[in-house]
Amino acid sequence: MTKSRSIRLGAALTLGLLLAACGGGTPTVVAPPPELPTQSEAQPSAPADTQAAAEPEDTAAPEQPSGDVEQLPDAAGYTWGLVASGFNSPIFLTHSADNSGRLFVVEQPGRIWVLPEDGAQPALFLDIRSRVGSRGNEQGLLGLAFHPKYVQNGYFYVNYTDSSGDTVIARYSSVPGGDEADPGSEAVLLRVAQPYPNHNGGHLEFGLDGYLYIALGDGGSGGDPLGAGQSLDTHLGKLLRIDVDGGDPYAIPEGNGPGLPEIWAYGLRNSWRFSFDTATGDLYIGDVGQNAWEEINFLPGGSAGGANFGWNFYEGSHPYQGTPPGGIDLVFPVAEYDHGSGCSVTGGYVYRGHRLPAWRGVYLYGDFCSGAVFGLLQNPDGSWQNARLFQTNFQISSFGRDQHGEIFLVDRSGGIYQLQSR
Ligand SMILES: [Ca+2]
Repeated sequence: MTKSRSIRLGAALTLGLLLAACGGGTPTVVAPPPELPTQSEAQPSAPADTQAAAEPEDTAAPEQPSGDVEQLPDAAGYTWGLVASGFNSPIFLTHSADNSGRLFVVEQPGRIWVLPEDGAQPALFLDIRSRVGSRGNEQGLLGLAFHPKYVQNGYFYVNYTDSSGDTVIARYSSVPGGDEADPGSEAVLLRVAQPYPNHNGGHLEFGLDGYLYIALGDGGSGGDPLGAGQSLDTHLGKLLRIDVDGGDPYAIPEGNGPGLPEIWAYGLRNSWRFSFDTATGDLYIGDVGQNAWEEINFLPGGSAGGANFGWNFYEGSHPYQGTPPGGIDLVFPVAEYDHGSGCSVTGGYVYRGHRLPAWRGVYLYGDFCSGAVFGLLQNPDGSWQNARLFQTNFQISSFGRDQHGEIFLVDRSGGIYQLQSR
């Protein structure tokens, strides 16, 4: 039996359906979010243009922003506090980069809810369930990214599988600051045919360079039967990078990798959540393994395009199939764990908030199957500390962050949680 993600998620889907059948369709805020700093608190350290302005690129040595911790924190002093509940298969959380303090929760079947900062009940921001195909466990509305200048242009971007199972990258818009987007505003940027229901990737996020990065899995089945990971003739198994401001519907940035023009990095199996450290531009990718090894990949901020993360020559740092051609440079994971600790990695974020100084600079990630949450921290000499910090009962479908860098956890069975002091 293949241990692809779709099989593993079977139980999760069943539970999700049960919950949906039992309860109301409208999520609720459980705790008003005192955890969310007010705008006035946050402004000095998190101006609206942080993402665009922060980063001097090309830093060769690992950069440690002042205030970064040197050791992973003692997790006994912290917990994941419930913020909101009742969502139907929530799969992502993000913010709108407009200093509104709002959070946006993505439901896999195709809805996005907005949580106001004042703790009021969630409101429906967008419903595209009629366009989204979510029959397969890895299909659905999978990713959401607000334009860094959303406050001016009202643009946001989604990554979903359509009713045929193919990937659609599309732009939508709302009145900036509005709590309701226009479902008729869709402008499709890219369609990618999907040969199998699983391994659709699904994340998308703007880098500090202002370009939109898009994750696509290897197309599915098991073991990468089409050789997509190492093929430069397909968007599958890739991290793509496009310039949504430079063309119609987009332009190709200079410095992308080899092969199809959108390819920025390759050799990925099914990257399930990647993120950029907002202080350094460092890239972290959680790449789901085949049968044995779950991995976290890393590229320092300012890295050139063209990185090859090894799949399917390697699963994690372990040979999987075939022999790489001589002279090929592979980027191996900075952390991995075997299936004694879980079975499907969920990449997360580097903590850049202000409420929990002991976490500054720590990358949090987790496992969907086991509920484990791990911390990862780079030492000044470039080596890494990596440890399991929390054992939860959550189906960790994603992490999320607010505009101030506070970290949230999305439980696919319906709840949103925030990393808090006990
Ligand atoms: Ca790899």
